[in-house]
Amino acid sequence: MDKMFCMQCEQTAGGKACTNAGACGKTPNTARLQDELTGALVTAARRNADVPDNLLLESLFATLTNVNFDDGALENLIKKVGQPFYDLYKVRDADEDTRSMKTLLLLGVRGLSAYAYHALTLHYDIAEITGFIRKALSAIGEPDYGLNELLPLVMECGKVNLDALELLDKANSESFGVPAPTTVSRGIEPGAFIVISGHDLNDLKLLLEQSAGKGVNIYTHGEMLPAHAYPELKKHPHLKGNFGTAWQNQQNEFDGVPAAFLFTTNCLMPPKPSYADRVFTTAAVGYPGLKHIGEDKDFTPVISKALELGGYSEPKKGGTYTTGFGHSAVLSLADTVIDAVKNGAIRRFFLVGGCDGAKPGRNYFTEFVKQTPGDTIILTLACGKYRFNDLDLGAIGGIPRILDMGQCNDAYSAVKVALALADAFDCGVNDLPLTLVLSWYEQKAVSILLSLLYLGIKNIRLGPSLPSFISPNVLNYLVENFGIKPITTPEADLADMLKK
Ligand code: SF4
Ligand code: SF3
Repeated sequence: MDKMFCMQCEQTAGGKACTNAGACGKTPNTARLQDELTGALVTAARRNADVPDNLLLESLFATLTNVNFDDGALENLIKKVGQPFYDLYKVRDADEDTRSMKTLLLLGVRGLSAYAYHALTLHYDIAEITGFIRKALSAIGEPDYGLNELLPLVMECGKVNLDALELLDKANSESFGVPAPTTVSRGIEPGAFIVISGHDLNDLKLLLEQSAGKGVNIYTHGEMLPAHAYPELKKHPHLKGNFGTAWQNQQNEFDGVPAAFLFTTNCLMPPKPSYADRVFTTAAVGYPGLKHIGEDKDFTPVISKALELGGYSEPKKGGTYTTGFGHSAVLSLADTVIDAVKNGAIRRFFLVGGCDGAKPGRNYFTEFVKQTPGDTIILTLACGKYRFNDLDLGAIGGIPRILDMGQCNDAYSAVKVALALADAFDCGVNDLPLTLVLSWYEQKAVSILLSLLYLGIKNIRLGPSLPSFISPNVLNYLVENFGIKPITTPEADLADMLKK
């Protein structure tokens, strides 16, 4: 018998499932506890048991890839949910297509929960979102449900996820100001510093406030890069710049660095012993042996560790990134953009976004962007942008050719811009000179893909490989109705896209 069964992310073993140990570092026992936690939530949903929204969202968030590896923390969540375990193997015994749809729904719900969790942290009303999550979990445990019942729920998951992205966009901009284009240093100044990773802007705000005047600088990492564009965050003079690149390089990039590291969400990799003493987790993130900052959000231990390590004595040089092209910034350029499209200065937009990962096939995204012609604009978001956001591709009429719209949740910005352009040109989104080239890794990307399908967006290219939980029949459905295609080579794909 398999020791574990997990197929939820793109790096799953052999492109099928992790059955002995997780390629992410997850142990069979952690995988079992995550199944039990999910199963307890399914039972709770089917019984209408009282599981508070914050517990529901934190529990689902803890099962995302690269979030929680701590068995004690998972056991604690299972205890708090307090419901018997609905055996997910019953889902695995179902026919291939039902299993595929239920998995798609569960993974979509996991991604959605992460976004709703951030909105809840900022005290926004997520009742409708959690209502849907309970309905979807209950459906996953429904033995008689087949494709006819599950397909509408999968589409509804896309809709509700879009609602969650919209709510989070509102929550972030009302709490931290409207993001504006910002140049971010990649150099490191001498002295003590903390590197903060993940997506939670509120954790960054609290850390900035608690560390002010203490002689510690703060640097963002990974998906935290777009934080520099928010006025209420960038006003802090000790928010200095960005450290490192995308998540999968952390074991090399953190090694030997005299700083403290704080993970607020995914993507955490098993830390090497050489730097594990300086890594901290908070919220749904956990790893055995790492210090966890609890609900009181007292970051004193992180600040003390950074001061103890002292940072570098000499400055480390680095280039810059530019971020902060959210929907407000891009739409403020709308007239210029529309004129440029009309007079042929802009031939096509590419949205090249999504998650990064370790596979060599992901070079596709770097090569693709490098090969895009000079009369095209690249919109990007999420951590996949580290594949190309250091490239200088110039500008068209003052508009930079690469526009970083933000974190994965800022897919909402891309949708808003696309809908506004469609409105301006009096056409549908699918008629715009716009192609989506998406890279996926974990479950947030699944929920965003469902939102794009809900919007009826067609001909999305997906890579570096297609999800292993999609059965041949479900894939056929996606191909026939939405024209989803796997990526091939940058040359062939670009030639095909530019024909249109
Ligand atoms: Fe494997 Fe991904 Fe599951 Fe980790 S999250 S065990 S890598 S499928
Ligand atoms: Fe990246 Fe993990 Fe998906 Fe928010 S941080 S996009 S992979």
